[in-house]
Amino acid sequence: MKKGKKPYAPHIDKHVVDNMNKVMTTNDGVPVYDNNNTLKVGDRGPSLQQDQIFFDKLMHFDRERIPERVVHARGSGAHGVFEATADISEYTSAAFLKKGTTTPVFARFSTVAGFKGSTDLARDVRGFSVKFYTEEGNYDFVGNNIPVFFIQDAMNFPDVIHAVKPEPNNEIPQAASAHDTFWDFISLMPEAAHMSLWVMSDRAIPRSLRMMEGFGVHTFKFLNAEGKSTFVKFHWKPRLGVHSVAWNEAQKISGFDADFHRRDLWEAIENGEFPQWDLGVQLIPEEDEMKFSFDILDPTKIIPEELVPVKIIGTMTLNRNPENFFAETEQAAFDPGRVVPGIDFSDDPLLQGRIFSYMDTQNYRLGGPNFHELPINRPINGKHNNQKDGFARMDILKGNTSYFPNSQGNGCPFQAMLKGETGYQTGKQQVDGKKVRARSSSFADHFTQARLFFNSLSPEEQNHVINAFSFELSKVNNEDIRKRELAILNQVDPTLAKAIGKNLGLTPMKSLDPLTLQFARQNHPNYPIKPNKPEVEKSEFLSMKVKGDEGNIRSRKIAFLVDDGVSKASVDKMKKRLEKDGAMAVLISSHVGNLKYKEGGEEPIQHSYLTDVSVCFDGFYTPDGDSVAKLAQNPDYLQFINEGYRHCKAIAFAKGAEQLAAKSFIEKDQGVIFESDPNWTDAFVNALKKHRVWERENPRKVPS
Ligand code: HDE
Repeated sequence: MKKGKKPYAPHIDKHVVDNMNKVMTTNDGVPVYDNNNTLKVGDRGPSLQQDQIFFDKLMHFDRERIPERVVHARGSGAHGVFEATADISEYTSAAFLKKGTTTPVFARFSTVAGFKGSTDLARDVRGFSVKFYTEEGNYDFVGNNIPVFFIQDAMNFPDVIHAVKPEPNNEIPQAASAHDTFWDFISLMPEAAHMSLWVMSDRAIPRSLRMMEGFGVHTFKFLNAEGKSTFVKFHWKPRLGVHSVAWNEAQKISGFDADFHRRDLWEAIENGEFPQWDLGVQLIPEEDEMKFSFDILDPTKIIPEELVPVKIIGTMTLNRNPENFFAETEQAAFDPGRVVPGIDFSDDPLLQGRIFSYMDTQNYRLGGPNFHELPINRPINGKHNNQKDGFARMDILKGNTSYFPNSQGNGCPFQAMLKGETGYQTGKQQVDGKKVRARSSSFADHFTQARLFFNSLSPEEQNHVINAFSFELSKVNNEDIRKRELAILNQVDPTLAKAIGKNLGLTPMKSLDPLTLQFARQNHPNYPIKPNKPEVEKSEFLSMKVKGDEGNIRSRKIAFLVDDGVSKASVDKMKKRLEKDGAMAVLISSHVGNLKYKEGGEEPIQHSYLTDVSVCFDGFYTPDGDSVAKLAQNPDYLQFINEGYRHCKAIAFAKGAEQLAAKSFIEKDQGVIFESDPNWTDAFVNALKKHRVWERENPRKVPS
């Protein structure tokens, strides 16, 4: 991959404004002579009301803020391209999915609960949105990094969000689910059990936005040229693998660098390390709709990849940062209702509700119905219809007709069918039934897949889930809520509930709390209903643990812990080896400015023990040199390597620095590499590829 800016989608590019070598003007283009002083009577006198230059500036400033997204307010975006790589014309007529087609995209990743300025490292679901600017109009993929959702019906959405957001009386806590109202709600909604396990797993604290999966969550439909539908689930698989930080790290990163994920995405793209995801689909013939032990319309369920394998159909590469955060990332309006010919909705009742909500929220958030005309939201193929006027209308419609049918405007814009074009069509579907407000009994099994998820995790990942539940429920003040949630978890897996109960000083109840039952019976009067036998009890696709030699270290940040007098040869040797595999060496010293090498010569560095912390790096290397004696006396250095060791990261020492390990808590294992080890630089790379040395966790020896 090459460095350098890639062109935008041309329809966006033409709106980019460059102020270079331009005179400053008012909003009307009048040159501004003095941008420092208001108009006054004498230089010490009162200001004048006729200062139109000042009013022009302040009027705009006073209106700079727009409402933030009600959920997913905190996010980061980037431009890129999608290339379709497989022939799936048998299933869909979507033009952008035709093999070999490339389509410009804009992607935005987000947390859900926190406000716009909240930390990136909150324990939370991550939004995963992609706007495809296709030749047949915009297609918005608006998914998450977790494949299931808390609730089954859109009616409950405002409630789950009100429960997780800061509590309404004191607006505490920010960007956190560890509080009473969230767990009050969850402990009354057994349907949230599966999702709550995902959110308490490490999936909810990604190492990088570039290292997480994306899921469409709902089952959608593909529609082929003959009008035949196939159910489809979408998956994005990151080329860098799926990785997370530890919860203890997440909390510290939130303090040291609340923009950790945003910075990581931005820097990777600036450095030409373009993140890539493969788009995969699970295809389910219409005839197989009822074939599974669960309902494919239920958004609290996955379709295990063992049952329906994921077929890769294309690749997304993000290759350009926005020029302007507000104009692009903030004004981007995603909407799962924006689909193109060849893609259709299923009857998932959560999805159906979303089709209304997003357009509605954009109308409010972006100040009216013309948000489609903002450069970031414009379709690449142009829009032509009779909708007109409204706040901030930008298009200037030609002619005197804005109605249909018309003869005066030559009948234009015409309906696709008039010219034999297909346009957007919905799949034909037989629908028959009584009008009811009800929940299908096929949605009533809330625990089987939660158990599947837990069973599929490695012992370390299971421990993290136990710790996360224990952390969150410890922050809950009301013991009834804790007991109710434990009773739900006991239905998922008694060992899980027991382990959490131990941390809470509680013994889990054997059956659901009467209040939980009462709520469940509002949807299913005979709850609990005997679940169907699941097809699989474990899925190898759910654990994030790196398998075999599939890991890679591209764009990983390795801290080189140095000080003046460090050996350049010792630095360069490891740097060269790491860079061969695409990792990045970051020199950290006792001061920023120029680092003095033992061999003579200097190098400018930007990181010091004062500004940087261990939790923001993936691995550690201490080179040889006169620096070693200084580091031995430096408590910040020791903190760096102790903390790195605690968080199970790979740590390497050059020969002369090996003695430093003895001054720390570090004990030799396969992730602690000495220069005296055989093939030590390769051994370090291999340890980094594993992401963590999980065995170190049990038992943990470092107090940091
Ligand atoms: Fe959203 N959601 N959501 N959601 N959602 C919004 O739209 C909503 C749901 C998701 O990067 C809002 O533009 C309802 C599931 C993402 O800009 C809002 C329901 C999934 C984003 C909204 C859901 C998502 C949003 C707020 C239940 C994963 C950020 C601002 C029926 C498949 C998009 C906005 C971006 C944003 C409503 C459930 C993903 C209010 C009513 C399930 C990634 O319209």
